[in-house]
Amino acid sequence: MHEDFFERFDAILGQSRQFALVCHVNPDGDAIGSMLAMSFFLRQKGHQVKMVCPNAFPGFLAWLPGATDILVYDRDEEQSKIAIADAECIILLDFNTLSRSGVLHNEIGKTRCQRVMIDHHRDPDLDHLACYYSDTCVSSASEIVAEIILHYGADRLTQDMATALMVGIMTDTGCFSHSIYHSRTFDLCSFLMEQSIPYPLIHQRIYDSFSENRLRLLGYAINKKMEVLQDFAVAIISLTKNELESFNYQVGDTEGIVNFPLSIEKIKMSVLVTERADQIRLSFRSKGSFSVHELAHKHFKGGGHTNAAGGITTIINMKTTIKRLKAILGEYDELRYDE
Ligand SMILES: [Mn+2]
Repeated sequence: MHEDFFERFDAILGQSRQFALVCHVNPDGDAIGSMLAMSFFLRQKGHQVKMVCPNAFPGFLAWLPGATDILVYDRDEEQSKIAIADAECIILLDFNTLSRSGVLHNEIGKTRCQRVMIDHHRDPDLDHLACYYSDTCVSSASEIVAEIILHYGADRLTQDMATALMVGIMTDTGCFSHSIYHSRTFDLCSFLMEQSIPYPLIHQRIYDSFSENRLRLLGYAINKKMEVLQDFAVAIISLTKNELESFNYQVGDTEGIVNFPLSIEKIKMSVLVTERADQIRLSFRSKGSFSVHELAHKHFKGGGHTNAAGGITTIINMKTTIKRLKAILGEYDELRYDE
């Protein structure tokens, strides 16, 4: 499958000069990291590259080399539209279906150029693509971009690419705690380290960059808002718009909160429910074999991976959403708690 990808991707690199790289809504470290590394690679090969995000990315990624080049559709609609309309090839990074690109969906839909998907989510929509590298058994889209760059020669890997890719792999694995399926992930990290990237500094910039408000929000979420269910190995944290605002919420501030309940021994699934402007967002994490992808896909118009997934509901009511979530748990015997 991947030989086929390289054959087609080679042909695209031969024909197209102007690329647009796009990612999913609420971009994370992997979306931004994979996009930046791919942009460096394409520019190194002499191509023109524009990067477009549907909405803002977290501030803890802003220091990444090249991050200021990324167009944010929310902030710069005109330039974002031009970047997509003018592209001779669009590369979709870290998402599996056009609807995940939010407001970019329409703009991409209007284009007639070739599209390439580089992704690691389940159930990708492949019909509209010229070629794809879709693999659910890797840690991240960044891992795939690392494979692609190395395919063209280890000497192509630069320090900026390695930094971006390390951030992508690090953040999508919860700092190497999950979504690691093979030793290859560490082999690739070793290649990245060979570019003399400052690993402790990268870690510090990603994980030790909280505002005081963000840490207090985390403390509040765990201490006051975490509900550990009696009959299920499940914990739920909910945060309303008002609560988020009272901690002066900034994009990215709820990132990682959902992971903490999993550190309780008995917990197999953790859910963070947050109230946003026009929807309620659910973030799922699990330990072991329970697939939060299936649950999010079936009930919350979402999905992702076995141990990490997201979803939404347009029931604009926190209480109703949580009631519904609890009712759904009854379907899953694996989540029952029996001592
Ligand atoms: Mn990812």
